[in-house]
Amino acid sequence: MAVERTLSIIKPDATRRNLTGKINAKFEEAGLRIVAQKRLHLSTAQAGKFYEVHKERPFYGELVEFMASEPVVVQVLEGEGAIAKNREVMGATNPANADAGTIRKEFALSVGENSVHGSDAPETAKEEIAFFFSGLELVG
Ligand code: DAT
Ligand code: MG
Repeated sequence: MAVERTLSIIKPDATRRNLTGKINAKFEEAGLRIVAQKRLHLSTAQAGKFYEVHKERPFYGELVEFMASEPVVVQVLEGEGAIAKNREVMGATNPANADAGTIRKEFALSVGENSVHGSDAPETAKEEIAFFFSGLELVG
């Protein structure tokens, strides 16, 4: 399998509870390397643009407000099959359905406040990395 990069976000419910290090340990234990990382407080306009794909969904307003409520940590994870591997480590969207040992099972508060975002495919990974990081911030 090819080495890939994926975009991860540690969401406000997790940064607020000081869980960044514990979540990063999960990534590293799974063989994912954190190759770029920064802390940001998104505006509602920025959060709305990032989640534009969901704008017709009933939870869109709540999702955007939550993502802009407090700082997030955005990061690029790298590894063999990183996109799918990150989704595995994250667990299901709804923590009630997440497997034991996953980030969402251990840390998420609800389907909305579910601690992490991860890109879902190569094309979205590329777009989402470019949304947050410039070429200068991405070392080879
Ligand atoms: P994922 O984050 O697992 O890729 P998604 O892309 O379907 O899930 O949805 C994006 C986010 O929107 C998700 O992490 C939390 C929120 N969300 C999804 N379904 C929801 C629902 N039924 N109620 C409230 N928030 C929801
Ligand atoms: Mg998604």
